[in-house]
Amino acid sequence: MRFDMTRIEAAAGEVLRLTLAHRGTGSKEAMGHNWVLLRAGVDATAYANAAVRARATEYLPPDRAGDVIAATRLLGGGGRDSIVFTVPADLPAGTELVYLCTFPAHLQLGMRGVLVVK
Ligand SMILES: [Cu+2]
Repeated sequence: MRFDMTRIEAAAGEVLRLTLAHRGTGSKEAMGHNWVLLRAGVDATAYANAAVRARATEYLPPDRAGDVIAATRLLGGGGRDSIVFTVPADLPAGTELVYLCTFPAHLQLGMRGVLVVK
């Protein structure tokens, strides 16, 4: 119940390509994983708590879309998804952006990391 990368360093304005690979075997419904990067200052626990109620939208609450910089699809075992996104250009060096899996309870179990602006 971990991302293999728990820290990513990138420059403000940098374009990143990220691939999430679900190396487990559980179904998307029972043991789904995603990767969701939150905007600076968004409380990850509060976001995850809202996400629990957003099963119909793969645990991405539509009313909090503005809190998200980038997100993969929700994956089941063996799945993978690649996304391309831009680190916001206006962030000062040292800013830490939290990323997490929004499947229920996975944040609390350790599925999180930080993207640090260098
Ligand atoms: Cu997960």
